[in-house]
Amino acid sequence: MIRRPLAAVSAGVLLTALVAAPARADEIEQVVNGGFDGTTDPWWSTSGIPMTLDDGRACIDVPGGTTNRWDVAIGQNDIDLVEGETYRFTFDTSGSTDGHAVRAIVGDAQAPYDTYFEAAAGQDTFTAPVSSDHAQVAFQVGGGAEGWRFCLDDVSLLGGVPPEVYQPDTGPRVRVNQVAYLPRGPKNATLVTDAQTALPWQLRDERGRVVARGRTDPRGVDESSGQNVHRIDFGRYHRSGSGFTLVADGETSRPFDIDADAYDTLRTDALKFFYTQRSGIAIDDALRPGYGRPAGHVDVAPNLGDGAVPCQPGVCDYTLDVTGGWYDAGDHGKYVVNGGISVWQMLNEYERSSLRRHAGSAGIDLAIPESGNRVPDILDEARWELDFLLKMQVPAGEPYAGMAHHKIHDENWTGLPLLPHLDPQQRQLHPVSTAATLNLAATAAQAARLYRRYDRAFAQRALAASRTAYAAALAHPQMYASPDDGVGGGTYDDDTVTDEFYWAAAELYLTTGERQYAHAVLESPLHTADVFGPGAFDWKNTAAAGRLDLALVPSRLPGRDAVRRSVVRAADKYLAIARAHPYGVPYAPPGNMWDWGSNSAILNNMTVMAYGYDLTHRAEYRDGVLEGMDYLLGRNALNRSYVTGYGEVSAQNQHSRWYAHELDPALPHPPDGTLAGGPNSSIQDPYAQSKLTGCVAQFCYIDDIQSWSTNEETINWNAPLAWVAAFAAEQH
Ligand code: 9MR
Repeated sequence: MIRRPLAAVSAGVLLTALVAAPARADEIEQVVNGGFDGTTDPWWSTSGIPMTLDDGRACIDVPGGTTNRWDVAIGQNDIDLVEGETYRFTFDTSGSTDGHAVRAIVGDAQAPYDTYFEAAAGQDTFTAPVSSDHAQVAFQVGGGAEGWRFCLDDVSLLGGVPPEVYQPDTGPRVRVNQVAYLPRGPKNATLVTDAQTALPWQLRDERGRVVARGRTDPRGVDESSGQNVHRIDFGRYHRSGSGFTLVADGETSRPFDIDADAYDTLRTDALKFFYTQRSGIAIDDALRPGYGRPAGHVDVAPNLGDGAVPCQPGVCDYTLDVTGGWYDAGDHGKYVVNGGISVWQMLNEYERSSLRRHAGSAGIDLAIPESGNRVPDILDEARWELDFLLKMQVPAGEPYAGMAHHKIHDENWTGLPLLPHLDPQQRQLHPVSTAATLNLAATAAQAARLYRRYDRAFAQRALAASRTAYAAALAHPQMYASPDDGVGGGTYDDDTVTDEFYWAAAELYLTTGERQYAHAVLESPLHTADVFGPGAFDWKNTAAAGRLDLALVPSRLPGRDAVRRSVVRAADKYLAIARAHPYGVPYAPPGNMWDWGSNSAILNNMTVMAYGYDLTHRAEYRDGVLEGMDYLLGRNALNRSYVTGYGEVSAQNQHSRWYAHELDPALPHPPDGTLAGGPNSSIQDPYAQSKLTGCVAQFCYIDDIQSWSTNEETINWNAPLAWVAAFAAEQH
């Protein structure tokens, strides 16, 4: 195997965030007989598919017509791994490999068969996430229609190697919104430089003519990147056009537009994302060219399907039809709490737009099967998930009737790539939880008021389900999803549900006006607390969702003015953070520890600033939101847009089992408008650990499909992207 040379290490401010770890003492080979010298022992191959020695290589004839990669494999067991140790995995494949994918992994040889590392082009080093004496290396070659011959040689798993020094390619040091600025909006860029004093800058048009000039504003060292930076403010330039560049300190930025319609397509694409996340329905290639696929989890083999899903052993003795809904992320799981906050935000986008009586989100054509049915497309899309959420409620007559199951997903984690309809795993319902039940109560109440004019029967059914759920949660207020229930799907554990109670009560009150729910809102300790944390809200912290709706939706709630003032105060807080931030980001978590899905935290803080603008019409809030978009679209330490298809260099390898182009060129990248989770200081996945250990905040991101902790695509991240893009699209 030809190894990619290590990136040359150059001096300068860009590197201060990444420090090479010292080399370790001995490099030790873990694989026995990786060269297949005279024998294939102790290697194994899938039963019925014998391995033969051929010219010093181990070869198998791979049959056509198997389903999964792992249906045909060569491997070696009893490999030792030491947690925290770095390994280099190299090998040589040959035979008739052209056009056939080989999945080379290091993983657990026993159930649940966790994958610790999956080799991809040019990448061979990883840090073991666990210690194990029963790991394996395996080469999975099944899943193809045609038969072919696969040969393997020179397999090596070298332990004790120094972690690779990874240097991201961050391009020119002038960082801009690579998509577009609004003619009447703020226009800021960031220059990364060693210079301590102001430098001249020039704005050039498409033909290279200087159309504006000025001097930079030195901002010192930015904590979130470790870089010394200057701000460039070219907000006095108002003309539209494309192909502008900014030049400063001898560097020319990536090109960008100035365009009043800058956010029109993003507003739509960010919502179109949800159709291609749908479970239980074929994705129509005519509606999404290049993305058509069969329906997932509809009881057609090899799927075991979501039509009659049992519980985990001992949890219940019924089955539920939980078909439909959106896949949560790059996995095939469906989780009520994360579905809940995502639906809430889409419905909130719709409700804001309809209360303000501008066409906005209510009028967007999402090119979905329901388009043209006289219901706003955004409501049709949210309904796909709402119907699923309602199915997760325990039926009357069963134990815990009215509660909602926390989640439904595969019994074990599956590998990548794996299209939804090919997932062979048993699906299981997990225990009910108070948090899931209150998510159902909140969103079903919201649905009851928003769908009333389109589908009365559904609105009534939703309201009944919401009331039942709320009462069930009151009766079982402390049923928490376990932090240990994380095999085959995420845990989404949460042992504080006062916020979910507050949110659900707020939605039920706004829909019904009933005194009992007003009481619950007013009595909640959260009603007068500052509920706006480092990230305003997320699947685990939902009080702000309730507060924002109490501010938005007309009601007779006593003290509603104070509610609205509390939202403006929160907008002030995020605006102050953005102003203090050299990159203009409204996010400053404690200890500079950027959270999993930081991009969604940033967007949700922007949502609060947008509320500040709606409530006061003060332009500074609007400008804060737009500057936040600049960060997401390229004005950042990595000089990369986090939205697929937007900006000259954008995230495109988000962790997903079906947009796995990086692993199988026959599969697509995520569709345009897909947000990556973004920098995550805790880099929980082994791939990010192998590349980014020691990273500072903004640098804790890598656009690789294996980096599930920094680079996944997820419904609760695209929902805020859609919300904010819709707001930005109004600001011509
Ligand atoms: O977004 C979730 C993040 O807040 C949690 O810290 C993390 C670990 O529990 O899980 C994230 O959610 C993942 C979920 O568990 C499974 N589907 C993919 C989600 C995004 O990575």
